[in-house]
Amino acid sequence: MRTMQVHTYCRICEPLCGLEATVRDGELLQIRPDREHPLSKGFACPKGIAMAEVQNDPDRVLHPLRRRPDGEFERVSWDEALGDIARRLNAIRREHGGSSIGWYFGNPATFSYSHPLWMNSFMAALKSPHVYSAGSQDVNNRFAASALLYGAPVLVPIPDLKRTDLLLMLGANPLVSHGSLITAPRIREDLSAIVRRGGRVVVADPRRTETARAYEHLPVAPDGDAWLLLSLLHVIFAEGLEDAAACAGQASGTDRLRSLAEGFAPEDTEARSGVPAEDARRLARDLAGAGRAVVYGRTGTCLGRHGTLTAFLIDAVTLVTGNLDRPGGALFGAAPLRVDEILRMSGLATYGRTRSRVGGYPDVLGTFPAGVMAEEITTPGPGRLRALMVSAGNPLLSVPGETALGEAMDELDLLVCIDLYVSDTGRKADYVLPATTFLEREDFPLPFLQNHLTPYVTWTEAVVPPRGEARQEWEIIEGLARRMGLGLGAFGVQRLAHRLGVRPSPRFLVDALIRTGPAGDWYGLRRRGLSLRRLRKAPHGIVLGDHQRTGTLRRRIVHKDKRVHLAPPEIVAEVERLAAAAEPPDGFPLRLIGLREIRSHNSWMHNSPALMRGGRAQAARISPKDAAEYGIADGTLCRITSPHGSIEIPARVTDEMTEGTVAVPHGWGHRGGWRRANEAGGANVNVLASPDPADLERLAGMAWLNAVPIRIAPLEGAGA
Ligand SMILES: Nc1nc2c(c(=O)[nH]1)N[C@H]1C(S)=C(S)[C@@H](COP(=O)(O)OP(=O)(O)OC[C@H]3O[C@@H](n4cnc5c(=O)[nH]c(N)nc54)[C@H](O)[C@@H]3O)O[C@H]1N2
Ligand SMILES: Nc1nc2c(c(=O)[nH]1)N[C@H]1C(S)=C(S)[C@@H](COP(=O)(O)OP(=O)(O)OC[C@H]3O[C@@H](n4cnc5c(=O)[nH]c(N)nc54)[C@H](O)[C@@H]3O)O[C@H]1N2
Ligand code: SF4
Ligand SMILES: [Mo]
Repeated sequence: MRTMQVHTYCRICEPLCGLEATVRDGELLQIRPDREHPLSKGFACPKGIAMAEVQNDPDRVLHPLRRRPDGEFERVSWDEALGDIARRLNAIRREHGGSSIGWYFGNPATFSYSHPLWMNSFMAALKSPHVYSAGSQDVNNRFAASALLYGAPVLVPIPDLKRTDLLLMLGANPLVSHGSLITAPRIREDLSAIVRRGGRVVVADPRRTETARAYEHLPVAPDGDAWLLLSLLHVIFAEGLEDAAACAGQASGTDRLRSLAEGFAPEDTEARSGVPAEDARRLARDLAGAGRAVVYGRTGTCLGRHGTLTAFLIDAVTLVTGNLDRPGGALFGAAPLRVDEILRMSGLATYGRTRSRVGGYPDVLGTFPAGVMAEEITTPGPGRLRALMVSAGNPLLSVPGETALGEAMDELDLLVCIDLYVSDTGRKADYVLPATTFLEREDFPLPFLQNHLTPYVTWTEAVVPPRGEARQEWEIIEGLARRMGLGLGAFGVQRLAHRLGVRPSPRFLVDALIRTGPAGDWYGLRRRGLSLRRLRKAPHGIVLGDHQRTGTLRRRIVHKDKRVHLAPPEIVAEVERLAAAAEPPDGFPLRLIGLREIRSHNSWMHNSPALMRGGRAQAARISPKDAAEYGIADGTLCRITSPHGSIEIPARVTDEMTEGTVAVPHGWGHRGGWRRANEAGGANVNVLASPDPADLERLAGMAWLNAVPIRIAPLEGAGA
């Protein structure tokens, strides 16, 4: 028996913390934080440690499963599974065309370098527009905003936490989420260091979150951010506080933005933003007056009704105060591999190139909003969705409107899930195919390289061999494509690989991209340059510099005039729509928002004993005043009702909630093949969200999951 310590990095969330795995005879015994990782330096959260329990979970799917006529799953061989799926997909393709086959890839997919590339190639080979992802529940508005601002959807600035004096953070809770759209494994220290330097961290959130409690809390109304940000611009322009040189040097449309903001004086917006006018005025002056300031927003600003506008305004405030592409402001991260360039050259960096059949929504990075999937399945006509592949996703629990999507899925000719478990979505599938965990695959943090606060690159080999018959997604996709007679080389990054003359396995592909990238070794021409070989010799990764560079904006902008567009027509129209936004319907006096918990990860870590210790259960956070008004005590079982559905969960009365707002975590209410998760109870909060495609956000098709109108009442006979 040989016990080894193997170093790798975590791929559950964005800090990508260094991990040390103890492995004996190909079996994972334990995970610990990697003390030698130059960025995470011995930090890992409970989820990363608990990944060992996911790895060895007896409920994992380890062999291909096929649904029998009696509804139960039976084990089949890979050959049978892939052969039958390929045959059925080809039959659907012959009868209805490739555009009747769709793919939904979930959040963990983006943490694999190979999975999205092969998935995209597969869908391109089918010539199908039906590509969906967790992005429309997460971040697509941010990409749409960048497309409008910079002409480049994947050019997303990161806040320079290491050098800023004032951080305005909207709708993010990094002390729990560990940071998103920024890779900074010790983000708590980065934030505290701002205060220690004499700076400030202002957290705009309807809930006094863990992060808000640690710094300055600015309570805001759910979905009030666009109002607040327009008021900040209003004050900055009205008082002549803008950085005129920055506006003249970096932007076009400043005057138009100024006139757009004119109608949003803080006194007029305070009822919508939830921020008293005096506070908004002071904040605007502070942002303009700080030497180095930056505005950052995350999911709390993405899942309302004005997500693209809000993301746009976040960068607009940063630019107008002279902080875009400046130290201590917002930075455009570079990577040893030009990720934005590669995506652009592969034809993946698109926004609005095509429109969805249902709802007419623009594509974001080649994906349509998952909120139209149900109607894409049920709406007759050419291009109707008849077969759906789901990889690393659990859309039944993550997309608005479980009932509509669940019923639509029953109408599919074929549903295949590639997952670690029989998820709640997998329960409905014709096939569940076993995927490897991240510990069972080699990897490279391709989409996150540009988001590193400290420039960094790493590569990892698999830590353990796949359990059972689990396979990597790209291998599954290639096996399927081969059986379907589809060529995967005809597209995107793989085409690039062909041009470079390499065999397009993911590993060869990435090596070629690294070696020919800005930091590459050019196959020996540059002696100290990077290659996969060199990365493999650095098990804790390589730090490439102290800070991301500034002064790169002109080079990175794709707009022909090389300027940030501050008033594109889409945004002008959104501001008008905002001003005309209707009041919510009567009978739903409260607003529902989301909540992330330190020991949950979306819908998929509720089967880990360590994370579920202490009888954890889902609860609705409500303010003491609202609780008293509706006759609710701590622990009372309640019914929460929206115009679209209702759920029953216990209440937790807490003064961290602002009045009028109720917070419920998503990803609970399991009915899959994960026994402990099923037993944990709870409800799928997204049954309260609107399943109507018309209710998606216009510019990015973002799901409306925050600021959902609700009412709450104790269940009859329910005591405290
Ligand atoms: N109300 C509300 N809803 C939300 C949100 C919210 O804030 N509020 N947040 C949204 C956000 S930001 C996101 S990202 C989405 C997530 O939504 P999804 O991505 O649809 O779902 P997840 O819960 O992440 O489920 C991931 C699935 O992948 C499986 N899995 C894990 N690792 C792997 C792997 O390596 N390979 C494969 N093949 N499978 C794997 C898991 O078992 C699980 O079934 O949820 C969204 N939904
Ligand atoms: N422990 C843990 N970590 C995670 C995840 C997890 O499930 N668990 N999920 C991962 C994923 S997929 C993602 S995308 C990231 C997300 O990372 P974050 O966005 O930092 O995560 P959240 O905790 O959802 O923070 C959103 C905050 O927005 C607030 N909010 C809600 N509505 C509004 C609003 O209208 N305006 C404002 N200003 N605030 C609002 C909420 O109260 C909440 O505090 O986290 C990742 N990390
Ligand atoms: S914060 Fe936790 S889950 Fe996220 S990367 Fe680090 S160890 Fe993994
Ligand atoms: Mo996410």
